[in-house]
Amino acid sequence: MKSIPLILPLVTLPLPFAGHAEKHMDEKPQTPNVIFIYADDIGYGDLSCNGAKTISTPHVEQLAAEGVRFTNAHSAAATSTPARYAMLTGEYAWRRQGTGIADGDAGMIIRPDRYTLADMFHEAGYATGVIGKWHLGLGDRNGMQDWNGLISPNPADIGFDYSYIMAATGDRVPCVFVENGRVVNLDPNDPIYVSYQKNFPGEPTGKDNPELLTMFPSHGHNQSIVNGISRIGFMKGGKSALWKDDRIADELTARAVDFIERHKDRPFFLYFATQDAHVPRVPAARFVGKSGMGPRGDVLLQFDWSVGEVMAALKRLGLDRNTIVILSSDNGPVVDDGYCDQAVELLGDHKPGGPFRGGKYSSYEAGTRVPCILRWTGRVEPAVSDALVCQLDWLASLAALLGVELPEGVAPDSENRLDSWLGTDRQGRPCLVVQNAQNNLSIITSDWKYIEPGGGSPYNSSVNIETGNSPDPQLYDMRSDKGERKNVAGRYPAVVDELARKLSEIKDGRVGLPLQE
Ligand code: NG6
Ligand code: CA
Repeated sequence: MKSIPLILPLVTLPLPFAGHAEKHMDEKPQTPNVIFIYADDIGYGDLSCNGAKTISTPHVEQLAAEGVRFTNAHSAAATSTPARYAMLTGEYAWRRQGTGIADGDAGMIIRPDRYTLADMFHEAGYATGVIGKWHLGLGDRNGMQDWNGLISPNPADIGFDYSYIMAATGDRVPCVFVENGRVVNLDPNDPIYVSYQKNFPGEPTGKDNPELLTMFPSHGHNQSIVNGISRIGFMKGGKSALWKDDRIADELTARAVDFIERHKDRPFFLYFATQDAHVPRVPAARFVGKSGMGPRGDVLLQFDWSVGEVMAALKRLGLDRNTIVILSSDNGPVVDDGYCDQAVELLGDHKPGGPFRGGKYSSYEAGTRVPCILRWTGRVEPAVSDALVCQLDWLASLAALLGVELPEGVAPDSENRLDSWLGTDRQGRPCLVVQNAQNNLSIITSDWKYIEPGGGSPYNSSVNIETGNSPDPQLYDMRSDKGERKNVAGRYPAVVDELARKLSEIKDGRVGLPLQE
């Protein structure tokens, strides 16, 4: 795939497009804006561009029709915090303690001295912003944040000029937005207190006061009640600052559009991390009942709306062609993730994970094989690519695009796979390591998937997902068995040995150091 057909005239430049390309190598390096639209828990099969017939997501479909749609793109982990950690640092999260699903009062997991994707954009002269779900901790130490003052460190300390974030997740306290390290709309006479240890005296909880609930937990999620929904963790006060769940998408999307408008005259990088389709799923009134699948389907429509708003803003501002838009998700899908929101009852024939086995939390493909589209009109030809790609590589690949030389030793697992991202290479990585919720690792190549033996239950009954955990080695032939139905480890012991050896080399850091091409 890499070789250029001989019939091409010699003047053809090896740029990532055919036909109507405008830019040539001798022009000064470009500084396209870059926007990540990073969904939460949206599965491969949740979007109509990936074949879903049960739901229509037309704005994402258009993005896919205009860009490269990847069929074998992965997040680095099957849950949010490690996937985001890896994406922003270019380092596999399993190399570091404390990168599992973070509490809402976790201290900042990516420490200020770390080099991040945002730092890389800074170096290239970009304005940088993060809007939406953060889930990478804030402040210096767990539980020690001053929610009523400046929370420090915050995303500004790892390269983001602007941040407007939810500290953790929609289902974790504190249920407030934090703008540049300060809680938004906080009344100093009604300070906020947060604990993940114990409740504050006199405060109701979902466990003890179910009469106050408008949405009931199915498992967990029975602590402090905010807007009639009980959450994970305890909080008190800050009434004027509490978000309205049915306004989160509107609020975050408006902030994203505002960021784009404010930076229209200089290169910018925007990491727009939606809350959709994470629990609790509370769509804006205009989406309620529109999918026929209950709130989970409705927030998929809401996500699609957010994508449409961002694209409309780019067009309106004339930034449409000079902006790379990358859409993906932090991990695979889950149907019941802890609230009785009818997602299971109304699922019908919908397959959130598409043809893949497992789901969020899992070692099986649906855990990390996520929707992924890259659109760069004028530079990247629309295509469908089966290349094996990972979000971990955005850092090194975009650095290569922008001509940023990464400092020695940073982003150790991030590979420059720019050609794959721009659609000219259809092979992608030779191999990739992904982790499930129990930190059991798998190694994937274009042909095989090996899941290392590991502890933990094979099935998570709360969420009804096969975890992939097994005391036995598992090998799947990805050429003929994408659904990972038949474990062929017994049949191909040499392949098992080879992949186990490779995995242990990567674990030891003997390979996996920067592969700058
Ligand atoms: C789990 C939560 C789940 C979700 C997940 C994190 C329970 C019972 N389940 O522990 O609801 O919040 O953590 O999701 O508490 S993630 O997409 O942010 O990784
Ligand atoms: Ca997630």
